[in-house]
Amino acid sequence: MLDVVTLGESMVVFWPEEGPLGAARTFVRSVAGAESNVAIGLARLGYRSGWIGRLGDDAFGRFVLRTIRGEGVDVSRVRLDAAAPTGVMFRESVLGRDPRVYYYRRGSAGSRLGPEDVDPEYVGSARLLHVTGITPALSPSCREAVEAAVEAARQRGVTVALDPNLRLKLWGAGEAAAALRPLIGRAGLVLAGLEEGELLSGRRGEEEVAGWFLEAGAGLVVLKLGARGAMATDGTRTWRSPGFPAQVVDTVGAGDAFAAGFYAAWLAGRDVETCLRYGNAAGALVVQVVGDTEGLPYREELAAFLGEGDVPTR
Ligand code: KDG
Repeated sequence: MLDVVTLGESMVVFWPEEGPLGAARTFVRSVAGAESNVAIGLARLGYRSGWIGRLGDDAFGRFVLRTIRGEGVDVSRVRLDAAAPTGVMFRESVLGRDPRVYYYRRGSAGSRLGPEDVDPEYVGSARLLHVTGITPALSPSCREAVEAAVEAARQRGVTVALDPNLRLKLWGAGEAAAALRPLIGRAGLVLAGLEEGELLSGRRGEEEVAGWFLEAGAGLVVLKLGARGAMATDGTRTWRSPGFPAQVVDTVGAGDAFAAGFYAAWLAGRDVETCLRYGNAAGALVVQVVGDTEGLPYREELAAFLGEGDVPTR
């Protein structure tokens, strides 16, 4: 039994300890992958999450696998694929802006994920399926894997949640919008950034963008508004929750942290405003630490941040 299942590509990521990529002599090594970030975030918050993916049967694949497993995520459906390497990503800080990302992932093991990797019963054992727009952008077989997972979820009454996670280094906004539309129509929850929503829909502003997702068939649309927090609408009602002050050092992974926080409250049966507040809090905590997953809060930390519990400090 799982609470949340997700699928996608995870990679080994490196960033310079100091300075730009071209000058760096030493790097920090970690794990990246939007979907496994969410799975890790949920495991830290005390939920049972599972991640489906392929990694190369190489040193980096084994590193990524043991890291995700070590976080308490179920990796029983992850396959080490000897036919292709683990994807690699580099990040570089840019003063006052989002970090730059460089992918070395074309033809990777992760992009060879296919519908044969998706066990419908495994998907059906969860309460929520989390998919992102990154996976269908990787390859036709990845697109089929997402399709298989969404269908398995729908047939078994599992709620489908979609984060478009538009990555313009992988595909254009028009292509992404066309590919994601049928997924949006089957998603009970859509969690999108306002900016990516504007790019996908070609519209401007919260109401217009939310309207585009609703017209495509989404159940509840959640728009992440950065430092301003988040809003949600089902077309009839609207909810809002302000952002938390944060010392931002790294915005990558903020959306995944938001999703983990939001789902944690949603799985606990909390109201939409509380889900937004949990999402905002997890997002605010993660942006204060370098790395996608390093700052993801544990249950007690999130509760303390929200003033819903306390952690002894000394
Ligand atoms: O959301 C963070 C992800 O973008 C990062 O972990 C890398 O999965 C990744 C991707 O494909 O960009």
